[in-house]
Amino acid sequence: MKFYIQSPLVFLCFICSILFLSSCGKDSDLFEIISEEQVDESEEILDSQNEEEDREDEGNNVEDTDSAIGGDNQKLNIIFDTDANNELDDQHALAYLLSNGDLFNLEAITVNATHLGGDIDGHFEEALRVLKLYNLEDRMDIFKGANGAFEDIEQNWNPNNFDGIEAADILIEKTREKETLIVAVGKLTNVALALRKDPELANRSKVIWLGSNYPNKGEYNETNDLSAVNYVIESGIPFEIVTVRLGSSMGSAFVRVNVDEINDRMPGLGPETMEPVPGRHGGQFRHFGDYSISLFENIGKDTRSLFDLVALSILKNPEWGTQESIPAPILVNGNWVDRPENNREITIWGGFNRDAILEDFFESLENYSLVE
Ligand SMILES: [Ca+2]
Repeated sequence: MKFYIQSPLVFLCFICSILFLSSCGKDSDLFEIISEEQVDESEEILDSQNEEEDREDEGNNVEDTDSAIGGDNQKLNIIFDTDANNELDDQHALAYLLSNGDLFNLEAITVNATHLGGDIDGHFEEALRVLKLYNLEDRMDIFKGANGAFEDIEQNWNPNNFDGIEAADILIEKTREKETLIVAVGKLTNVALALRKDPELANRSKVIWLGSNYPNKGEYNETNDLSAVNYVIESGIPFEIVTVRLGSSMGSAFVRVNVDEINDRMPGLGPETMEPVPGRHGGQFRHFGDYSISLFENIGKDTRSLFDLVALSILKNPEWGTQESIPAPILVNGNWVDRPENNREITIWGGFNRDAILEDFFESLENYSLVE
C-alpha cells in the first residue's frame, strides 16, 4: 500500500519534473520560433510600411508635378479645342471650364476656324476675350489651329509646316507630359492633324467631341470637316461623341437656355476685370456675365442651346447624360454608315438633363473657382 501510496507521489513528481523540463525546452523552442516569426512579421510590416510610404511619396510627386486623370486630386487635365468665334456657346463653355478649377486643369486652349466665325484670328481673339474677362490672359495660352479642312491640308503633307501646326504640336506636346483629355467643340481638324503627325497620340489621350446628329447626317461641326471625323475614328483614339441632334430632345440641342434666365442670372457673374474688355458686338465689360447678356442680345433669339457646355458637363457628372458604346461607324458622303462587325468601339452620348446642366452652369459662375 505504502509503495502504492508513495510511488504515485514519486511518479507524479517525476512526471512533473519531466513535463517541466520538457516544457522549458518546448517553450524555449517555441520562443525561438515565435521570435523568428515575429522578426519576419515585423520586417514584413516594416517593408510594407516603407513600400506604402514610397507609394505615398510617388503619389505626392505625381500630385505635385503631374495631376493625372483620376489622380489623387481628381482633377482632369484638359485641352479645350474651340471655334470660339462661332455664335455663343463656345464662350459659355469656356467660362464654365475656367470657373471649375476644382475639377479641371486647363493645359491649353487651341482654336479652329469654322465657316461662320471667320478665319483663325477671329477665333483666337474671341477666346482671348473670354480669358481677359477672367483675368487669365497672362496665365493661359491660346494656340492657333487650322483654317482649312484635314483632307486639303494632308494633300501636300509636310509634318514641319502645315495649316494648324501650332495647335497640333501643342496637342502632341501636352499629352506627352501627362494624361490629358482633348475636349473638342468645333471641327476635328486640329485633332486629326495631331494624330497624322503623331499616331501614338491615339494611345495616350481621349477625345470628347461635341458634334454630329448621329445616327442622322448634317451637323455643323461635322460638316465643317467630314474628313477629320473619319480620320479620328480610324485612328483608334478613344472617342466619345456628345451628340447635337437638332430638333430632338436626345442631344445637346435640348440644353436650351431662355434669354430671361440669362438676364436674370448672369449680371455681374465671374471675376471683375481691372480694365473693361471690349465686346465682340461693341460695349465694354468687366464681367463675363455681362458679356453673356450682350452675346444673347445680339443673337436675337428667345432661347439658345448651349451645346458646347454639355461636353464639359458630362465630364463633371456622367449622370447628366446617357452613354452607349457602339461599333465605330463611318461617314460616307456625309451619311453615317454603321459597321456592326467593327471591333473598334466609340461612345455616343445623348439624353441630357437640361435643368441639372444649366443650374450647374449658373452655380459654377456664381461660385467660381478659377482654373490653374
Ligand atoms: Ca463650338
